[in-house]
Amino acid sequence: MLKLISFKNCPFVQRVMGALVMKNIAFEIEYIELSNKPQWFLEISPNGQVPVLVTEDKTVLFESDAIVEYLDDKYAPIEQVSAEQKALDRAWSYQASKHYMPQCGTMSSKDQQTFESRLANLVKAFAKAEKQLGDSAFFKGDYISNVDIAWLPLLHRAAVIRNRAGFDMLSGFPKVQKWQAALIDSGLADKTVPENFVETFANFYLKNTYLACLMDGTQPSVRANSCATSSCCG
Ligand SMILES: N[C@@H](CCC(=O)N[C@@H](CS)C(=O)NCC(=O)O)C(=O)O
Repeated sequence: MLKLISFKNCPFVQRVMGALVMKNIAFEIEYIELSNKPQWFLEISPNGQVPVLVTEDKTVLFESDAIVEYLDDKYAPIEQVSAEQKALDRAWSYQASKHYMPQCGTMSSKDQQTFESRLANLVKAFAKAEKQLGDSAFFKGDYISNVDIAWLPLLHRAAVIRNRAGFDMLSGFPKVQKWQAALIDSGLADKTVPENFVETFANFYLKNTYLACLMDGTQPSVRANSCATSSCCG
């Protein structure tokens, strides 16, 4: 059986899980702590990052883009598309995945100024999607495609922050909000994160951050520091 090596808060892992779930591929999952990476993980992972997918023939795959493409090549793709459409789907997926870390950095911001400047960069992604979205429930129609799966981590995290902290990073983007609701209602979000995701996530992003201050009206005890790095979700 396929094995996915994961970290609970990782958006790249959630995207890969989305592809596995949508294709009904059986897999087992092992969570590791990025703050204390096990030796066996360091030995098999070329870049020391999750997700890592160990295939049926024990090949160790890394980099979420490559893993998602592998799943399409090896197992039935969600839909058959032309080469041109495939290129467009990859491009729109990349518009999401390149913002995973900026979203982590935005949520980790310690003060208003840092939060707002990071958010201004992040919302450029939502503005592009808003312009592209039509009237259908999902990005390309009434079905969940690879593009929706790529955007799922961004939209799911935005929903958790809205529900917990009362801040909507999708404010001003009604089509993206509708798309977010359709994705959450589809049940895919819950199927692609661990059971205690909201708690783990809130413990990380809603403690001693600017968003935490918005929730309880206090000042953070730590001032801004650069957090737009991989440690933001670890
Ligand atoms: N480009 C990688 C990024 C993966 C990534 O940044 N993973 C983070 C967790 S969300 C990680 O493993 N960080 C630990 C580290 O960089 O040491 C991919 O697409 O798989």
